[in-house]
Amino acid sequence: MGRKFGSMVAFATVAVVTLGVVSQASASPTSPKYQQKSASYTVDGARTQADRNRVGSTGASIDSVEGARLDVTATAVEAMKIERLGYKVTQQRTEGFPAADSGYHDYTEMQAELEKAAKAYPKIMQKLSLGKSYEGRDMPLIKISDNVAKDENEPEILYDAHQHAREHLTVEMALYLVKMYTEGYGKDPRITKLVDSREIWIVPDMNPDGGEYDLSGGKYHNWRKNRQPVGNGGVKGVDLNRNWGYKFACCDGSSPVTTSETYHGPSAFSAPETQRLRDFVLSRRVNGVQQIKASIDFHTYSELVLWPYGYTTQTTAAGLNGDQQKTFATLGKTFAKSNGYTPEQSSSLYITDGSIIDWLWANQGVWAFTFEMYPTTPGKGGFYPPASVIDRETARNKDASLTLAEYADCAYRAIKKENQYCATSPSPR
Ligand code: CXA
Ligand code: CA
Ligand code: CA
Ligand code: ZN
Repeated sequence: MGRKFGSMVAFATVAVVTLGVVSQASASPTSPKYQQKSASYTVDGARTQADRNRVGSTGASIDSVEGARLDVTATAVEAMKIERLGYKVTQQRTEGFPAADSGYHDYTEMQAELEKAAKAYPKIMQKLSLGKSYEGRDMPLIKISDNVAKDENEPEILYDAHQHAREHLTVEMALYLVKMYTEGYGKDPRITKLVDSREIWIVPDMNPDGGEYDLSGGKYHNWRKNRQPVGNGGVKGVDLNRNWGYKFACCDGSSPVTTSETYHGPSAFSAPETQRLRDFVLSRRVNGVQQIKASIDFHTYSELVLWPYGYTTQTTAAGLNGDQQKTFATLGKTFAKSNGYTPEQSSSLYITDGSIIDWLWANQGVWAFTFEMYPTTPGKGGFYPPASVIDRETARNKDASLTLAEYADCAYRAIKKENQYCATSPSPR
């Protein structure tokens, strides 16, 4: 197991928060502060219509009924009244980042930010959807290009973030890319040229359920996986970056144990979230030619640029020949020069099987990289660096992100073999 999992503790906590806050509010129930702010609660033990009427009479709105369980929207005072009627009340809504880290975007804030950008730049940006996560959250998909509503014959690039729940800085990275490409269009010639000549796909949140769970209850849970029930229902979650379908579970680079941090799931693509991105990527094949040519999958932390394969320490293997390996390494080193990360084949870190980059490369011929962002050590914040580093650490990947997009027409140019490999079709593998 990699060094970062060594100190993991087990999590068996539930996502709901008990009502300490509400009892506190009762100290001054008439204070407007407590009356105004609504939150979502689960009410248990409300079996009958009479029960529901009693709950409703507090002023709370009943949003859904499932057996004896109600979902309600209520102020703290209303929630307290429901509790006093004898029902079990638990606060449902996540509370977002702790105040000190409010510079980060939780799921709702991320969605708002994306909506805002799509409204501001309708000619070059679309906010689409990949579908839904296990718990039913929408997984936004951003497209940025000139003539954005058209599928043009332009090399396509994919940036995805947040496969791992606690790696919140990667969502900020995706939001940075959205801002960079939209606000830079027509101003920065390098960006303008790319938006005009590429189709850029951004998936800012591969794991919205895990991400929200990680923030629930006003503290970090150090959660990595998604929130799918596994095994006999106890500990939840599949490691999304071990659930991809190339050499799935082949090589001890993931775990068959459901409670493990790197549990690969019962089968490849068992997680709805990996299915969603897989299906999108497969949908980008036109006449059998994958349109997505290059990608970056953002993670934290360690400050690394990684490329395939992860399942083997061999530098070349099935589907990865010497020129391809050289292209990966050359591009990787170029990125590392600009962001100061360490470049290496992903298996040099540790063996992984079922990672996104192995699948993207082996199955679809996408020049696929993983960036492990800031910091290098737990001492600098580990998975939870302060919000004060967001601007610096996202901008740090500007050049590398643009360079990847520039090479999407022919990655072999990195090793000066564009004439040999890209004369007929652009950027073949
Ligand atoms: C990684 C990423 C992509 C391919 C192989 C390895 C590293 C990543 C992981 O283990 O999935 N590290 S991380 N972000 O700490 O989980
Ligand atoms: Ca276009
Ligand atoms: Ca296209
Ligand atoms: Zn990760």
